[in-house]
Amino acid sequence: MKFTLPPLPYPSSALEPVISREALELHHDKHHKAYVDKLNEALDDAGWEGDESIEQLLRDLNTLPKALREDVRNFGGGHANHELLWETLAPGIAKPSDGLLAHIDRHFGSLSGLREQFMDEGVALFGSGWVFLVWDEARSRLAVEALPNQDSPWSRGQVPLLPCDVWEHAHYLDYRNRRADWIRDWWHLINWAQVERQLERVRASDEKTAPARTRVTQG
Ligand code: MN3
Repeated sequence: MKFTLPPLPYPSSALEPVISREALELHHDKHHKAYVDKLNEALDDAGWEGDESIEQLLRDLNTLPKALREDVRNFGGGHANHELLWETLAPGIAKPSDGLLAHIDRHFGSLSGLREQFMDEGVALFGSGWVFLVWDEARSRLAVEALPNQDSPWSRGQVPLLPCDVWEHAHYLDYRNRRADWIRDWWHLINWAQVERQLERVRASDEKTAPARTRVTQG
């Protein structure tokens, strides 16, 4: 299966001034594209003929041939993480719905509690990586996880819902080395409606596949 670079769901100037047109085009057209190209190249080289989605490949990372595993981890992770990043950004300041807020309050105390976790994890992460809001299947709960490089929550039994890119390439043009300022302003671009759609999808499939599991009932 050939993976393709998805177009941005908004004009490349739509996220200014937090993300300048130049920074967004570079990030999407060059960085994200490089992950897609290298992923396809690795799959070609390995003679891989499966038609798995990128999420399936990442979830089953440890069962892939050893020669392919590291490339799918890095380039496949890079593709999936960026695809979700673009989807969960939107111009203008949005707020979570009351339903989503109820989930957030239950797991993080409040919306600002969640924001603080993103900030703390993002600032503390050494080197390049991501901070994610995830749905943790095993614990049936929302969680914030910092992962290095292009590692994906899918490979850890978690469903990524909201990613914050803390690689320098995400903020260097607009924020130089000020990672904390980048995370602070990224927060105002979150497309909460998209985050909520992802969460509802996960919870719906959870209900179907694991009816006996202890689960969150509120909200
Ligand atoms: Mn990036």
